[in-house]
Amino acid sequence: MSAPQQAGSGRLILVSNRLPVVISQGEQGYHARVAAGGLATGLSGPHRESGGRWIGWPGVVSQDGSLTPEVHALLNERMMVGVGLSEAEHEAYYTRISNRGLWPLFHYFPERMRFDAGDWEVYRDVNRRFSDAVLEEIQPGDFVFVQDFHLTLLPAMLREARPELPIGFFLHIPFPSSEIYRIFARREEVLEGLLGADVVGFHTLGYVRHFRSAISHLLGVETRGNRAYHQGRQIQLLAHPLGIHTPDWEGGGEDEPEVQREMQELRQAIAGRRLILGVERLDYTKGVPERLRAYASLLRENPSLADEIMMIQIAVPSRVEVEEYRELKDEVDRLAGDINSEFGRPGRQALHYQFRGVPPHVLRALYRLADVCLVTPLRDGLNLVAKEFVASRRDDDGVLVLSENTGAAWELGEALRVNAFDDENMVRTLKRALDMPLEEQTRRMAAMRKRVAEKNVHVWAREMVDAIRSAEPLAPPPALAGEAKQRLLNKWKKADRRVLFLDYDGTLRSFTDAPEDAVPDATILQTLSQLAGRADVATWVVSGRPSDLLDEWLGKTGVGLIAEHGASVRAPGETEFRSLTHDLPLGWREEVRAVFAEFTDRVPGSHIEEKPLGLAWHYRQASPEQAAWQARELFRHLEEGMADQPVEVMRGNKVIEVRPAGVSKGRAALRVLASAPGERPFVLACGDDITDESMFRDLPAWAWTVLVGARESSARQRLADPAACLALLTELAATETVQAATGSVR
Ligand code: GDG
Repeated sequence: MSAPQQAGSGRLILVSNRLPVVISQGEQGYHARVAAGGLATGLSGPHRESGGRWIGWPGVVSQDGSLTPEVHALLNERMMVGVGLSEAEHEAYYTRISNRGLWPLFHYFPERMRFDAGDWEVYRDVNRRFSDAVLEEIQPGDFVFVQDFHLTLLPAMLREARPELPIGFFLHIPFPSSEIYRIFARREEVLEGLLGADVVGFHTLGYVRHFRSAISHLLGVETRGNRAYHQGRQIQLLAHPLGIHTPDWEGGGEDEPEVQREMQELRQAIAGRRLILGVERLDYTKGVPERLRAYASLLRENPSLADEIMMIQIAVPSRVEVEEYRELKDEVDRLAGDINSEFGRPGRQALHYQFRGVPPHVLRALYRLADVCLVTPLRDGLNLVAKEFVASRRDDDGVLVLSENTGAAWELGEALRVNAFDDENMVRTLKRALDMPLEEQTRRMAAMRKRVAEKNVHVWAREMVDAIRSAEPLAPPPALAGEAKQRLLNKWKKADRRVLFLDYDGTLRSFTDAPEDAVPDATILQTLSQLAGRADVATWVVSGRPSDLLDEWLGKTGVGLIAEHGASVRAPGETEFRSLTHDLPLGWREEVRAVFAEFTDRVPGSHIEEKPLGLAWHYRQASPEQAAWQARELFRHLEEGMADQPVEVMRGNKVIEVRPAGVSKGRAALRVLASAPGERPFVLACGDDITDESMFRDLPAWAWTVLVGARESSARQRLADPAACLALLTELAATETVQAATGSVR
C-alpha cells in the first residue's frame, strides 16, 4: 500500500512493546528475522514509505537492560530502534503488570488479576524509557502511533514533553465495561495516560462506549459523540477493527506448493471425515476447555458422529512463565486425553491436539481444509483467526462458529454466533454447523469474505494514520486584546447595525453559591440599560433561566430576552414573551423528575429547578466530592436512559439539565438575525458555558464569538472573566459609531 500523503506530513514513528523482528544469537553473532504478522504487514507500508522508525523491545533481555551495539546495528538497518529491558524489568512490566494485571481485567477476569504497587512503578519507568526513546528520535513534522496495553502511559508522557506532537494509540484488547475497569488500582493514571493521545482507536463501538463512560465517570471528562475534551485538547475516539492482509490467505502465494503438499497429507490423515478446527494461543480467554467439553458433549449425544468427524486443536504455547497458563495447559492436556480415550479408536483419534504452533503453510492448509472453524473465546478484543479462516475459503464453503464475546462478531454477522459459556448452546450450534447445507454456507461465507477483503489491514492502517495526521489540537481561543480588540472596535464603529448576544450567568455575572442570589449588580444594569438605549444596537441576553426571572431581574433595562436556552423570546422594548416551541412532547418530564428527586435525596444541598420546558438539577451547594461523582452517574444514566426521547441532556456548570431537543441558544440567535434581514450587521456573542457553544458554532463565521473563561471552545476569542466582559461592553456602549458621529440616527 502507499502511505497517505498530505502536505506537511512527516515520518510515522511506530511504538509497540515488541518489535516486529526476531533476534537470535548464533555462533556468528546475532541474527534478525522479520516476524510476519498482520499488524506488521499493515503498518510496514506507512512505516517504510514515510521513512519512519519502529521503536520497541527487540525480545532480548540483558542484565543491565542495555542492548549490544550489534543489536542496535541490526535494528538500525531495518529502520527500527530498540528499547532495552533487564530481566527484572521485563518480569514486572510485561509478565506481571501487563499479562497478570491489565490482561485479565480487560478480558473480564478480575479474579485472575494480580497487582503490585512496586511492579507498577516499573511499568511506569519502562513506559518512561519508551518515551525517552521516542523523544530522542522525533523530528519536526513527525507523528507517533502507539500500540496496545503495555504502553498505556506513554501518550501522556509524550504529550507533556511535546504538546504539539500528533499522537495516536490503538488498544488491541477489549476495553471493558467501566464497572469492571474501575476495579483497577491505577485506573485514573491509565485513563490520563491514554488521553494524552489525539486519537484513541478500539476494535468496536462497544469498547469506545466503555472508554467514554470510564473517562466521564472516573475523571469527569466531557465527551460529545466520538470526541472527548480534556485539558484544553480534543481527543478522537475511533472504532476501527484491525484487518488482515487477505492475499496471505487466499492461496496462490509463494508457498502454494508446500500448502498443497500439506493439504494432501492432511486429507490422508483425516480419512474422509469432516474437520473441525480450533487455532489459538493457549490463553484462558480463548475458551479452549469449554470448546473441548462441547465437542465431547456433541460426540456423546451423537455417537454416530464419531466416525464422521474429527477435530484438530492447535494451541500455541503462550506466557508459559505465568502460573495460570501452566494450569490451563494441564487442564487442556487432561481433557484432550479424556476425549481420545472416550471416543477414539486405534488409528483413529477423535481429537488431534497439539501444544505447539504450526508453520504458516500448515496453518493455511488447515484453514482451507476445515469444514468448521470454532472460534469460541470467552472474551477477545477482535480475533484474527476468524478473519483468516474466512479469507482462506476461496470456494465460499465452510462454516465459522464465532463467540459473541469477540470484537470480530460485530463485523462477521453471518457467522453462527455462540455463547461460549453455554455448553448446550455450543453443542447445538456445532451440530447446526455440521448440518448446514452448502447453499447456506456459501451465502454466509461469501458475504463475510467480501467484507474481510474490503476492510483489510491496509485500510485499517490508512484510516488510523490519516486520523492521527490530521488531528487538530484544540486550544483555548486567543485572548481578545491588542490588535484583535482594535479590529473589533473598528468594526463596531463602522457597522450599520449591531447585535449583541450575551449569556448571563458566568458571562455578565459571576457565579454565586445559590443560583437565586445571582441578581444583577448596578454595573450590569447600567451597562445593559446604556446599550439598550442605543437605537443602533440590538442587545439580547441569552440565558437558560426562565422568562419570568429574566424579566424580574433585567426587564427594566429594555434589552431583548431569550429565556430557557431559546425556548421563549421577548424582543427589546416589548412586554410579552413568545414561545418558539409549540407542541413539543413533554411526556418525559415525569421520568426525569423522578430520577432527579432520587439524586436530590442522595446529595444534600442539591435541588431541582422546574422550568417551563426543561428540568435542571443543581449541585453547586453540595459537597463537591460527593456531588461530582453522583453528577457523573446521573449524567450517564440520563444520557443512556433518555436516548430514545426527544430531549437533550446537558452538563452545565454544576448543573445537569434535560430539555427538549432542537432548542438551543444558537438556534434562537440565528432566528433573531433572520428576523431582521438586510446589510450584514456587527454581531458579538459572549458566553462561558457549554450551552453557549451552540451560539459559537451556529453563528456565521464573520460573527465575533467570545468565550468568557479559559477552556477550549468553538469561540474565536476569549476574555478572562465576567469583569473583563462587562468592561468590554461598557467600552462599546460608550464608543461613538461612525453613523452617530456624522449625525445619522438608526
Ligand atoms: C490480540 C488480541 C486481536 C495462531 N496460531 C498459529 C498462528 N497464529 C496466529 C494467527 C493470528 C494470530 O496468531 C492470533 O491473533 P488473534 O487475533 O486471534 O489473537 P491474539 O494473539 O490474542 O491477539 C486479539 C489481536 O491482538 C489483534 O489486534 O485480534 O483480540 O487478543 O494471526 O494466524 N500462526 C502460525 N502458527 C500457529 O500455530 N504461523
